[in-house]
Amino acid sequence: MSFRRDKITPFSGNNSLQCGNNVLSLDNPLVMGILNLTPDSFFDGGRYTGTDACIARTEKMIAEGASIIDLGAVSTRPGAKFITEQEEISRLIPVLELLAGRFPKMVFSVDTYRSGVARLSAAAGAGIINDISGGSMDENLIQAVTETGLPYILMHMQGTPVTMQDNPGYSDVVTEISSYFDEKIRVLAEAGIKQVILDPGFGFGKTIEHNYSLLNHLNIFKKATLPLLVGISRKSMIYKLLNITPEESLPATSALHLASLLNGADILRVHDVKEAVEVIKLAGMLSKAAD
Ligand code: YH5
Repeated sequence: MSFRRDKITPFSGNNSLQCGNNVLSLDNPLVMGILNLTPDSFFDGGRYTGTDACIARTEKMIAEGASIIDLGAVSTRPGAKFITEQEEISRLIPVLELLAGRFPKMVFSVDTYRSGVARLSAAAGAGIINDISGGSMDENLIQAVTETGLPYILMHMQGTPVTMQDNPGYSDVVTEISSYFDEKIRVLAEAGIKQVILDPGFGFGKTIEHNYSLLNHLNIFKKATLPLLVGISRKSMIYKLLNITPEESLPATSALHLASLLNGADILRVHDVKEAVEVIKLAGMLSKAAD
């Protein structure tokens, strides 16, 4: 096992993101807490659809140290029920408006690939657009993000959510995704989007082996000071490998979060904020001891 510790630069960044009215410092790794508004999500599905439950869950994640809350109303699981743009909007926008009004200092990201949803989200107080499709599912998404002026999470996905796990294939997964980022960063810059967060898209058109290659070579994606996001919390790359359930996957998620941080992750997208904050503290102490 080799964690390229010589090249690790966590906690050394000096950059920040302007997320609407709020600024996010990236001097230390941040936690993005997941708030699922989908009735069929794999882990906490259907538990946070009520307004009061959304407020309570958000309050808890903030108290535990989350810097970003990621709201998603569309399930990207293969086999998940298709929902229309109108359904996505009616599930998402009222909750976002409520939460952004109630927690004005908090940054809310919106997990959407639709331009209409991105525009309405920005107007409702979103601070980041989180697009799992890299702009491939809606030709107007990039233009919409440009107009919002918000930071954009560029995630790599092979295929579409419906077909992506059928037979994922790469000649070299790390090289291909690295080239994908280079090209997209150029396109985004041309469109006027300079605040870009890179995300290799764990589980999105990848085998277990692909996912672990990406995690081991995460450092290669540290491009031109752009922040790196890792979303591995309770995913199948953990629970299928260990032959356990998503519910049993928190300890192993923490183990891989440490690996992610040692390899340069700046933002962890997680279900369990408290435990992710603990791992960040441990990684920070380790990195200080290396100075
Ligand atoms: C991500 O990685 N993932 S939604 C399947 C699971 C567990 C969790 C079968 N949105 C990402 O969380 N946005 C999602 O077990 C994301 N990066 C970014 N930027 C899928 C998810 C999950 C799926």
